[in-house]
Amino acid sequence: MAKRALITGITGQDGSYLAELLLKKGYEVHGMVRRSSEEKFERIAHLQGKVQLHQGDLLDQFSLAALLNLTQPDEVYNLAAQSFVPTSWNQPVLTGEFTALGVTKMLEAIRHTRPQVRFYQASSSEMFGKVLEVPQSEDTPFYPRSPYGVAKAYGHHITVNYRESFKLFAVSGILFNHESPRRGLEFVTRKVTYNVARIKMGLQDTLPMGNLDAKRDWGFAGDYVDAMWRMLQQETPEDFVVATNETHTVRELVEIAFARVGLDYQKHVKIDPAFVRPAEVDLLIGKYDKAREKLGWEPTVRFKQLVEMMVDADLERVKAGQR
Ligand code: NAP
Ligand code: F7E
Repeated sequence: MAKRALITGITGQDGSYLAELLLKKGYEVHGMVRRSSEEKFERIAHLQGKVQLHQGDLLDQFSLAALLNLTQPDEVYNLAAQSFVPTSWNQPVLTGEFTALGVTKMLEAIRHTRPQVRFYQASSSEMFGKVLEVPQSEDTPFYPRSPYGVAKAYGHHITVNYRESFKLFAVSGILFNHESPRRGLEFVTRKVTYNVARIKMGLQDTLPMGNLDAKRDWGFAGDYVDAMWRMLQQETPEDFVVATNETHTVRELVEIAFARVGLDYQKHVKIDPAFVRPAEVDLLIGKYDKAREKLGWEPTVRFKQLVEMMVDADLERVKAGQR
């Protein structure tokens, strides 16, 4: 019989890639979606009829338990969250409700309705924040720098705690930044590649940016969802860092993106304090040796290739009059 998976956050960047991967592997895929006045499921439009969507919300404990009873999953991937760091300063309580307590709600629902489930929690390199070690591994202590990072650290620890307290098969993937042409427009990679495409097409001239000196370890989302799946196929539940072990500045990102369309970023990028954060995460670089050794996982897309892939995709979209 086909394995069944339930994905929260299926309408997000990672949810769409994970749903594709699991369908290819022959899974029956169920996704939890929030009701809104207008359905915006662009990222999974091509999967219509292949995935089964159900209404639910991380804020509503009973909707989670009901969904587990209805779909009887073997694996649950908890990807839903308020995931944009700047919003977490404007809506810190909501971020805590979704991104921190939402994890406990899901774990409680699993414990009471389907304890045999294998559970994946989407932890984040933002938990390392003001880093206490370079590069960061599974053993590096956390020092989060935003309400989002703090909420993710809670989600991480409660997942470990439920594994140790109730013997659930619950794992956390500590994923570093991962991007794709499906990335939300407000995140820095997509903001840059989309605006570069618009500037190239003569639709605007300037790109307002925040801190160009921040360094990130950027990988490709398609690779990272594969690591999520591998974590749930292990004999014993353990946590893993997933990264590329390369770090680059936002300035390098901007430089490569503009160069891809034959432009000089210095003529178009303007620093706007509105995009500078109250507290910054200056340097992230992940050590993924454990994932390589135990999961047999390696990133397949490197930084320059990733940025150029995103610029090319955005050029096509802008030429076609799409977002
Ligand atoms: P994303 O594109 O922002 O998607 C977030 C998803 O969560 C969307 O499907 C959203 O639904 C859903 N959601 C938000 N609040 C919800 C709620 N209260 N109830 C139900 N669903 C809710 O994020 P992503 O980049 O795919 O990331 C997936 C997960 O990995 C997130 O937990 C993120 O924090 C974490 N993460 C991401 C990265 C990264 O670099 N991408 C790195 C580490 C960890 P709507 O479509 O209705 O808004
Ligand atoms: O910022 C700098 C900004 O918003 C990256 C989320 O997926 O990854 C993501 O969090 C860097 C920061 O991602 C702009 O200050 C400069 O240093 O793309 P971002 P993030 O905050 O690293 C982690 C792993 C997650 O878990 C999160 O969910 O870029 N930056 N200028 C800018 N950032 C933005 N957004 N916009 C700018 O104009």
